[in-house]
Amino acid sequence: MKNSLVNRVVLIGTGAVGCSYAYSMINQGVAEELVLIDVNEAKSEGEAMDLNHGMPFAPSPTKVWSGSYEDCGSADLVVITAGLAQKPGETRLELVEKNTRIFKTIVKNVMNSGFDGIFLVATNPVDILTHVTMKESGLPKERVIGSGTVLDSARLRFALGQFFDVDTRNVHAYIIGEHGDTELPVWSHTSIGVKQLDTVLEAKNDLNKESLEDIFVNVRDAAYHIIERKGATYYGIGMSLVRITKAILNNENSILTVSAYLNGEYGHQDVYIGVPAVINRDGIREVIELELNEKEKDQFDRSVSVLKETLKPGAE
Ligand code: 6V0
Repeated sequence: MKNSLVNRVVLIGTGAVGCSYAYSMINQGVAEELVLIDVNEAKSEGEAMDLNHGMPFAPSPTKVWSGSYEDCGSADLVVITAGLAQKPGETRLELVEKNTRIFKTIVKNVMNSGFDGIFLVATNPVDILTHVTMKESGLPKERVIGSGTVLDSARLRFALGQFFDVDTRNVHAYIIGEHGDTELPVWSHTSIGVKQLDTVLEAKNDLNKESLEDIFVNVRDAAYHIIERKGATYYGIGMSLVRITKAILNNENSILTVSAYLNGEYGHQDVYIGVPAVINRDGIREVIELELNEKEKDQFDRSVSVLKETLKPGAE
């Protein structure tokens, strides 16, 4: 991997998600260089100009420009948010064929530059496209990461924080599985501050397991609800991608529910899926195996089967 003091991130796809990411990156002063690439060059040029005009107000300088695939050669991280988004009512899995085709070209172009860093994928269906990226790039599985259920876990933490009237940053809750319809909450490993969820539930008589189920269903279907109202979702994912980026570039060893490649963990092989993993400068340091109860295990297995079924025609 490149060894340099200047962190370079290349963003491919300057649509709504990509620009939310870029905006959040410069506001948090995460990298020294941020290169924007889009098939629509005028768009990435305009976005670079606009973002640069905010630089006097940023916490630290970020050099932003509209570039080309050659710029990936010395990049530490390539973030892909390019491709088509869900239309109202469309599932993430229905996007697979179109976005797989787009990805094969993008990954080939990146690798032809001599890129030897880490890929972070957000385009949907994210678990499938992360797998495609790993296969097409030939990079080690640790260096190809999907945003997985980081956003979904954030949505759950926010909802539980609202419900219990506690700072969402003190809520520890994990959604695992496909970033999509078969994902699941791991209630058995949820805590509100220092207290396990079960203990909090006992103390709060008006909350029962059905209320929890309602909270989860709203989280799982959040993208549909937002898309119905404003056509797309982008701020939450933009900030989730920045969180993962910081874990990588700052070597944080953070535990995040990214889409990671399973090689025997959770009893599964050869699938990318949302699981808690330790993220640092090398990418995925390790996948954390949660002890799941029987119901959670069944749901997770089902999520794996759905992804494996989808991968068959898509990734070959
Ligand atoms: P958008 O606003 O249509 O932007 C997509 C961008 O990709 C456009 O600027 C296109 O020009 C560009 N593009 C298309 N093809 C190529 C190509 N071959 N090379 C370079 N650029 C290309 O979509 P939006 O930004 O809203 O969504 C992007 C993707 O993110 C979609 O697949 C969404 O489904 C996905 N999301 C993923 C989330 C997650 O949690 N992982 C959350 C929200 C959206």
